[in-house]
Amino acid sequence: MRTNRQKELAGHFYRVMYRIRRFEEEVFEFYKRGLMPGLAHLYLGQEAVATGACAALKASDYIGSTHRGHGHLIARGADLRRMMAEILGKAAGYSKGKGGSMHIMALDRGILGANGIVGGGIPIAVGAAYSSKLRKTDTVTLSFFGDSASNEGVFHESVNMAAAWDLPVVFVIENNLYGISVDIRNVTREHQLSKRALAYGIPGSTIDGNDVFAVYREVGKAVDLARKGKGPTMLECLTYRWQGHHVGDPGVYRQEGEVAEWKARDPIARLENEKILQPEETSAIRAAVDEEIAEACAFAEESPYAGIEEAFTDVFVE
Ligand SMILES: Cc1ncc(C[n+]2csc(CCOP(=O)(O)OP(=O)(O)O)c2C)c(N)n1
Ligand SMILES: [Mg+2]
Repeated sequence: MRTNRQKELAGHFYRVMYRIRRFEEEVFEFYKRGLMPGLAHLYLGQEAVATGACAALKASDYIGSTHRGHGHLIARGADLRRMMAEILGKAAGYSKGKGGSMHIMALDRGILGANGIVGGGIPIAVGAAYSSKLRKTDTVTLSFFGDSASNEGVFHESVNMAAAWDLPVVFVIENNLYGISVDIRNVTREHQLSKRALAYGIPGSTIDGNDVFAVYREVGKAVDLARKGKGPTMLECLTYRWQGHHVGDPGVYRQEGEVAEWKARDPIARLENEKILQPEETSAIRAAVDEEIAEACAFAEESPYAGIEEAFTDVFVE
């Protein structure tokens, strides 16, 4: 028997994962049409991680993101119109088009920002958690980062500090097996990255990052511990990016078989196969999301760029 709660969650997960999928497909289209300045790192294939993880948070919590941040923001409920406008460099964007894909942020949703510096979001998340502890709020910060970021020195320093001070932060490693063209298994001897938690005396585990319910459950437990003052947890979510590193990368360093194998583990199809939702329910969700995305794209495309005077605002804080 399916409980009502399970059904409600499945509907939410399906909507958010499909929203991320469609948003990213449209970002790719904008890039191909030459309407997007710079590059974007797509979250296609990884939708279950952001969706399950953010569903375990309260509205007052924070998230730290990466260069592959669109999915994190969408899962956190950021405005699709303002996001797409930001990615196209338009004035209606979250940062008036000055941040673009890689510096997209929404402080009103507790989103501390995407980050072009690999691993750069980790100490920012730890800082936010430290602030929660000092201010004695019950706020938790969730820090998303990739497998390769966990080979950066700042990862180790940040996790150590958070562990030593029992800070309310959850470290979510999105292990999609690659850092640009480098297979993480070629540059680490221990391939189970969550084992690094042991070195810092915090709990760590590896989960199927394409199983949205599993991500939700495990992140939920870690968030509870953090909220109770029991310190950080490290969760490694095994997943895969379907596209190249960014929209301009054909990803030729990967075997075709590997990509196909992971596409067969599509997190959205997987949720459909669990049959918690009826086919008419999933198609109604898809139709509603398709409309939202079309609106966001039209809004962004029709929006004006900021005037030249904007180049001199928001540069310094007085
Ligand atoms: C400090 C730093 N080193 C190197 C780079 C170049 N770079 C950009 S993304 C990336 C790989 C990141 O891989 P991972 O952390 O696994 O995240 P993923 O791209 O797989 O989501 C690298 C090396 C950078 N932006 N910042
Ligand atoms: Mg990676």
